[in-house]
Amino acid sequence: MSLIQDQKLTDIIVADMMISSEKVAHVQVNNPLEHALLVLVKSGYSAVPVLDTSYKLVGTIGKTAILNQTLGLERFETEKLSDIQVNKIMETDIPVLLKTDTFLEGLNKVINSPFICVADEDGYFDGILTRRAILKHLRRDLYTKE
Ligand code: 4BW
Repeated sequence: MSLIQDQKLTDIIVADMMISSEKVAHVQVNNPLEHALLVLVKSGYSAVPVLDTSYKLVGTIGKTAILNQTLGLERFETEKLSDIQVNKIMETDIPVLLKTDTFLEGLNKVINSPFICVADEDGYFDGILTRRAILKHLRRDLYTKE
């Protein structure tokens, strides 16, 4: 049995539950939207973090926001995607967690977002906390209380 399975929810911190940065699909702030859409479609995710060239977290970007840019009167004008950079449409007003934040702080934040980015005090990207990870820990806690 792993140590985390013995932990109470109140003892668990974000670092115990997050997907670490090297396993997270991301795009860079200066990428064209064409590249960002490719990453999103290939990875299968609806949205991913946006990082700058020094791997600091700057926002998130999703498929819907990208496709909205291509909406023409009669068709998707996909040729526009190579002329627009990620920084023009990314979401920058995003909640962020620290690795040392508690389970409850994570739970409160994933209520409104399917994932929350985790960064250190200097803004360097550490990973993401997903709704799935929070739900798995809650389920385990409920079962062990039966
Ligand atoms: O490729 C996938 N593998 C697995 N195992 N599950 C997936 C995959 N794609 C989607 N899912 C499932 C997960 O349960 O669908 C949910 C919604 O996916 P999303 O939001 O709308 O693409 C997934 O829920 P989740 O694991 O709680 O993840 C929540 C959100 O976190 C995802 C996506 O935007 C982001 N995300 C998750 N893992 C990621 C990631 N972004 C980048 N890299 C990763 N490794």
